[in-house]
Amino acid sequence: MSERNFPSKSVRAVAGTNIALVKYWGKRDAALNLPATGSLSLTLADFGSETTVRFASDAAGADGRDRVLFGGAPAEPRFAGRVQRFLDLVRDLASIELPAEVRTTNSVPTAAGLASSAAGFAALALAATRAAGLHLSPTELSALARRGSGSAARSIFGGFVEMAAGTRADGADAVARTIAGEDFWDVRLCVAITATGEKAIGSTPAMDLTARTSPYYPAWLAAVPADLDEARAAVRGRDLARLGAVAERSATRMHACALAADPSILYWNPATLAAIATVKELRAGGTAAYFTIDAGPHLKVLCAAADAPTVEAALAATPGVVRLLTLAPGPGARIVSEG
Ligand code: 2P0
Repeated sequence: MSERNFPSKSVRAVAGTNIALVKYWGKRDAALNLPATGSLSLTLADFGSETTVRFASDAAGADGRDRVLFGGAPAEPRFAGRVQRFLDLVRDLASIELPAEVRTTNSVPTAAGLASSAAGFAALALAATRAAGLHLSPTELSALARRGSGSAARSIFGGFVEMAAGTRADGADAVARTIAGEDFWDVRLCVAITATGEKAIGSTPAMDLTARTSPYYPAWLAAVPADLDEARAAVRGRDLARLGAVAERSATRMHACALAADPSILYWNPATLAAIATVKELRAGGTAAYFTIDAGPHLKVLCAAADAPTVEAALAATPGVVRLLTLAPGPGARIVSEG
């Protein structure tokens, strides 16, 4: 298509973040961002990213490149570079060369182990492809979003989502799918934020260091398929104790594996341990609550919706917990306006 005739339009998309219950930690191909194992997650309502994209000859910034705004201000160069490289993939797919303007706002605390990149790249994949005139299927969008961030492939879909490691070299089968929709099971994730500020080491370099230096990495990889089978069956049976047990073991094994890297990767702080103790006390007292921990110090506690107030109160009373959020299952990435 001649770019003079390109029908420039502004497309806004939203996506919720997701929390993995069976973790992704390690890649089989860094260039295509292919995960070494599958993972299983819950996409969340309300906390996510909203991204607006427009491709047009006047969209570039003063440097001639894509203009990337984050929260209304120019994005820091590392983030802008990641977005620009992702837009290059979309331009290749659409056979266009136009620059883009991207406006992103996040309702997830950025880079604090709450998977803001998952929601961000899922919303960007949807908004950018549609603005470029493409109509990709959710599966195709998932493969594309994965190039931005592995966990973003899961946020294309709502509810309980399983991401496949895939076996193909081109990554076309390293995609996610919903295994149970957002209305299937009324659970909550209570997030206990135990620190402010950015995490010590980002997921991508931490995974790479773990894969290269942790003697436990092969054992970690070997354990994931059985955890996926168990978690999938637990979701389908709405069996919270079963899902909670596999979620805790997946998270603690991921962290044990990272802890054994050289140099060691430690994401936890004293409040992380205190919050783990709180979850165990809740269970001892008869409340079904189970934790998971991502690449950061915060605890995400899975429970039935009816138990969320009890879980919140116990976490709020835990020393070092600075803020609480309670998140419900939510839908996949979607367009909110176009034109
Ligand atoms: C997960 N995490 O399954 C795991 C558990 C963090 C801990 O997916 O390198 O930011 O961009 O593909 O998606 C975070 O990793 O990593 C993540 P890249 P991403 O949620």
